[in-house]
Amino acid sequence: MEKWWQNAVIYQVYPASFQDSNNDGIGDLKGITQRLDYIKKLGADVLWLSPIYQSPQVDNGYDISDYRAINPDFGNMNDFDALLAKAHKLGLKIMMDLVVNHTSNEHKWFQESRKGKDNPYRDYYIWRDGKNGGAPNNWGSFFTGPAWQYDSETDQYYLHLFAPEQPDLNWENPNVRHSVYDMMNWWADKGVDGFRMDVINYISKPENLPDAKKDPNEMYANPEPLVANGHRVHEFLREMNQAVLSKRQLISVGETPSVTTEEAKKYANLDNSELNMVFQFEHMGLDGNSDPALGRWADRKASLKDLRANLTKWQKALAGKAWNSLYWNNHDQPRVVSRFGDDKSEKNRVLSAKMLATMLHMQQGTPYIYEGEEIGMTNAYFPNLNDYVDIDSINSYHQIVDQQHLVDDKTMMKYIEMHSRDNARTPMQWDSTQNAGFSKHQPWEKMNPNFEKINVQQALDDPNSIFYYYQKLIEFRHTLPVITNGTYELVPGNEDDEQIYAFTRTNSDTTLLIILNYTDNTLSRDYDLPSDAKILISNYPDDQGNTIRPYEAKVYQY
Ligand code: ISL
Ligand code: CA
Repeated sequence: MEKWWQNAVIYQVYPASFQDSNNDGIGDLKGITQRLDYIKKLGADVLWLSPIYQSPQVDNGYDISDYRAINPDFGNMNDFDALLAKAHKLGLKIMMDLVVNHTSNEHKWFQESRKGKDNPYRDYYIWRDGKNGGAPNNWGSFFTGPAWQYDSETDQYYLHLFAPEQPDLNWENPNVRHSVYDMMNWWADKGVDGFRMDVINYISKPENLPDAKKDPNEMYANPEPLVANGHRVHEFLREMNQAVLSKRQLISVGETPSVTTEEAKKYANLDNSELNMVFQFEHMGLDGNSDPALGRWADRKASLKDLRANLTKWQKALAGKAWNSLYWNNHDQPRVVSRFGDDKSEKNRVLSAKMLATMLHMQQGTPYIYEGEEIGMTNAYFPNLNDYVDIDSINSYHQIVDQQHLVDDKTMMKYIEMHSRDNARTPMQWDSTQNAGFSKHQPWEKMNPNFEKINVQQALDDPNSIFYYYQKLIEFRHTLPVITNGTYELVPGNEDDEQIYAFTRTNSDTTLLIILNYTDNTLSRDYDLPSDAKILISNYPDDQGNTIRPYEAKVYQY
């Protein structure tokens, strides 16, 4: 009954920042191939590659101009084939990033589409006449500014939910859909093992594209409530499932912002009619700003009560029905140890990184580890806007500070230090040599200055490192079925505890009791433990029973 991907662990690689093999400052495919043994040593089963396709890199590869070609900065198709072959030899699967809500404006479909209203590719994108001398509706782009770009060539506007260089594909057009399925089959024929689908729940837009609700502080309306989980999305995904996924043994993950548990049960139903699992964002929104115009730009830590309530809701709602991804980090999120943990001292960095790893890896779902998470890489805390590369951080600064004057420079820089996507994109820290062993050339994105202390070499040399702790958690997922199939319950009375998170996982022969201290205080709690309970894993060398030390994590098995 269980599927292989239900007890698999996925490791995400951001190609530009993993390993540079030719010293041009940009990570590449050969570099990844060189480091596959490291991923294997950690114990992961699947490697998720962020986009490696040909792209003008306006949004770091999430703007694709040719789905069947490799970005020359990353190498060529031979390099890709070599990566795939070596991965398979090691028993690692490769999951590709599939970005098909939009293409790059340099894609040949869009180049054709622009040319005229009767071009055969016109309907590959979403073109509309303007309204009252302006855009067709009031939607804003997720990267600031309007979601419509005027094109004088044909005197119409095209829709772009992200950058103007990322026009949205028109999924109403069956030719678009079948072009995408053909492309997916082409990669599957090459031997890739599956797809992570970028904002896949945005592909069905509402009929007539109505205005969205606008908060008074916002320059444009947030289209998300209208474009997420649109009326035809499940129909499209079932069609894709029939055309591609069901014919092969492919892993499929839907990146689905703004998805409810009810919707998730459709996307990721265990009947396999659409996708294997959702990758949802609710727990990533718990530390956002109370002002919707500021969105995630804020500087507060999520409370344990909110975090636990959210994780618990998803554990309960999907159990036995659908499947979720478990993650703290990806290429869009700040580093978890800086966000939900404590990177102020070396001791607390290590303790809290292990505590958070325990919280995640003891839940039901498929865990993801984002490069560097397994050594406790932290946010970069770059103080100047010039140090940031991400289009989203830079645009947001200008909109919020210069145009809207919602907060001052100092406050916004603090928010950016905490939430910029660049925090995830600083190069991987391999050792303490120049540029952390990532490259001999100045990297495309600045190094996190703490690489001399925090790096892979150091972690591999220390038997108590975060790396080896992750290695153990992964091994438990592979060897202890209760982690995959056990029921989840909060320990009675834990619901309102503001400092300790305690839950159990239980199947017919095993119970795990997980106790986690979210704070740096020493606390005391009583738990009923059977006499045969033994510690499975902990981030302290000994067990002090009811005394629970700063950021302590312990798992009892009985
Ligand atoms: O990162 C975010 C905030 O700026 C998210 O809202 C993000 O845009 C959203 O999760 C969708 O992300 C995905 O699609 C984007 C791309 O920029 C992200 O890197 C990708 O993960 C557009 O393709
Ligand atoms: Ca390179």
